[in-house]
Amino acid sequence: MHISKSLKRLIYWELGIPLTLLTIGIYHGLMQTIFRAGIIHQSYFAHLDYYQGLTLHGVINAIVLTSFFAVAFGHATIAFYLKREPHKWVSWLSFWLMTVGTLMAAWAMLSGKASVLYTFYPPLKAHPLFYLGAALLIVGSWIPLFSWANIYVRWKKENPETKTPLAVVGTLVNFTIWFVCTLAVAYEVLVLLLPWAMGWKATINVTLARTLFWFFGHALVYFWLLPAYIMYYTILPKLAGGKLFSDLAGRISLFLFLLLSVPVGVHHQFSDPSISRGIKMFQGLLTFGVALPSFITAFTLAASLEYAGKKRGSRTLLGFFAKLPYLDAGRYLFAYLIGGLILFIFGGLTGIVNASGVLNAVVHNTAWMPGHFHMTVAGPVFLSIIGMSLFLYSGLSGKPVFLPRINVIIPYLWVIGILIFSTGLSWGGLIGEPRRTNLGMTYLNPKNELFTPEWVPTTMLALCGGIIMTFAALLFFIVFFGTMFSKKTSAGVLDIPVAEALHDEKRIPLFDTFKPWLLIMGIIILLAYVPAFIDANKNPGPGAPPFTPDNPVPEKISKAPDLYNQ
Ligand code: HEM
Ligand SMILES: [Cu+2]
Repeated sequence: MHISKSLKRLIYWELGIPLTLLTIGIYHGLMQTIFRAGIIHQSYFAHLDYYQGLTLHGVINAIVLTSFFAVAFGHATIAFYLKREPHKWVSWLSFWLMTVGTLMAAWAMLSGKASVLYTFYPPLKAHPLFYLGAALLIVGSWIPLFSWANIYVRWKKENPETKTPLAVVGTLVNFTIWFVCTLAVAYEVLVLLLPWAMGWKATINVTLARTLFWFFGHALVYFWLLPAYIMYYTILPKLAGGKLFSDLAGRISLFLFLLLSVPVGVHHQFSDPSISRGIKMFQGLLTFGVALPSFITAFTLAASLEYAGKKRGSRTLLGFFAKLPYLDAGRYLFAYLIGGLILFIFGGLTGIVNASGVLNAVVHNTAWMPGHFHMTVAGPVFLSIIGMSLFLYSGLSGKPVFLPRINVIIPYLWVIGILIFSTGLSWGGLIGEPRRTNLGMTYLNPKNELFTPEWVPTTMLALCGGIIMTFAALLFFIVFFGTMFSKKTSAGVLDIPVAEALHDEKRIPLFDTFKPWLLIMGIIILLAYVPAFIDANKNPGPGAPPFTPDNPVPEKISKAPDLYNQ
C-alpha cells in the first residue's frame, strides 16, 4: 500500500537514527570482550572508560535501538493492517521527544558524566540530563499508543464482527505493557533520582529505586521481544512457504504476556535483602507462568514450519527442517527470523535457570547473565530488528538490498558468533567470573596479584565470539547503509508479508477485546507489587549518598561528613 510522505520520512528517521548510533554500541561490545580478555590492562581506551563504554553499549543497544524500532514498526503495522495513518502531529511529537531525549543522554554518557550503566542503580549518580533524557525517550515512545488506540477503536466500530488482526493485537498489547511499566521508571526518575542528582536531596532509598526500576525492567524485556513475536506469528510462516498453525494460539499467548510481563520484576532482586521471601517466591512462580506463552509460541511455530516444510516436499518426521528457505536471498527476512529462533532456544533455557531462586544464587552477577541475555536481546530481538529495519527501508524506498548474497548469511554468522561468545561467558560465570567488571585491570592481568588463570580460556572464547559478531554487524552496516545510498528502482510501498492461518478459529469475543485482560492485569500487578513496595519503604537501609563509579568515597562526604557518618 502507498503511505504519505510524512509517515515514510518518519519511519526512515526512526530506523536510521538508532542504526547509526548502533555503530557506537557495537564498537563498545567488541571493546568489552577485549578488555575482559586481558588484552588491555587500563581503565580506558581511546579516552573512553570501560564503564562509560558499557553504559553506552547497554543504553544504545537495549534502550535506544529497541524503543525507536518498536515505534517505527508499530506505525508500519497499524497503518498496514488498519489502513489508516497515525496522527501526524502526535507521531512527530513522539519522534522529537525521543530524539531530544536520546541526544541529552548521549551527551551525558559521551562526556563521561553518566557512567551508571543502563540500569542506573543508585548510589551511582549521573548528570541530571541523563535521567531527563531517558525519561523523554521513554515518554516519547509511548505517545503513539494513543493515536493507534484511537485508530483501533474506529476500526472496531466499522468492523465489529471481524477478528482484529493478530499483529495489531500484538502491537496494542506491547505498548500497553510499555505504558504501564514506564510509569514506575518515570516515578523513579522524576521523584527519586532527579532531585537527588540536582543536589536537592542528600540521600536516596536504594531499595525503592531498584524495585521501581525492575517493575519497569522486566517488562522492558517483553517490550523488546514482542515485535519479534509479532513477526514470528504473522510473517515467518508466510516466508517459510506455509501458514500459521493456529491464530488463536497467538492471541492466547499475547494476552498471557499482557497479564504476566509486569508482575515478575522482583526476580531481578532475589538477592536484595529488603524484600521478603514470600514476595520473591510469588513473583518467581509467576515468572514460570511466562514460560507458558513461550512454550505455546515454540510449539505453534514448530508446527507452522513443519507445515511449510511438508508443502515444500518433506516426507519424513523431521525432514521439514531441511526444506526451509535458509539461504534464499530474496527471502532474507526468513534467515534473520530463524537465526533468532535458534538462539532463543538457548536464551529461554538459561532464563529458566535464572528464574529459579536457588540456581539464581549461583549465577547472580556473574558472566552467566550477559551470556544468557545476548541469546535473547542480542538474539531474536536484535536479529528481527535489524532484518525488519532493512526490509521496511528497502520496501518503502523502492531501493533493492545492497549485496543480497552477503545479506542472507549475516544472521548465521551472528548466530555462530553469539553461540561461541555466550558459551565463553556462561562457562566463565559458572566458575565465578564476574559481570560488569573490567577484568583486564586485575583478574586477567598476569602482573596483578588477583590474576585468575581459570578465566583465560573463557574470556578468550568470548573474545572470539565477539570478533565474529562484530564482523557480522559490520557486514550489516555495509548492507544497510549501502542500500540507503543506492538508486531507487521502483515506487516505494509499505508491504509486510501476511501469513494466513491454517486453523483460523472463529472469533471468540474474549480473545478480541482488551477490557477483561486489562482488569486482570491490574489485579495481578497489585497483588505482586503492593507488598514489594511496602517492604521497600519499610526496610530502606541506610540512605545512600551519591557515588560516581571512579571513586569509592561518596561525592559530598567532604562537604557534609556528619550526614553520612551516622
Ligand atoms: C558485537 C556484538 C556484541 C558484543 C561483543 C557484546 C559484548 C558484551 C559484553 C562482553 C558484555 C558484558 C560486559 C560486562 O558485564 O562487563 C555486554 C553487556 C551487554 N550487552 Fe552486549 N555485546 C554485543 C552486542 C549486543 C547487542 C546487539 C545488544 C542488544 C541489542 C547487547 C546488549 C547488552 C546489554 C543490555 C548488556 C548489559 C550491560 C550492563 O551490564 O549494564 N549487546 N555485551
Ligand atoms: Cu526479568
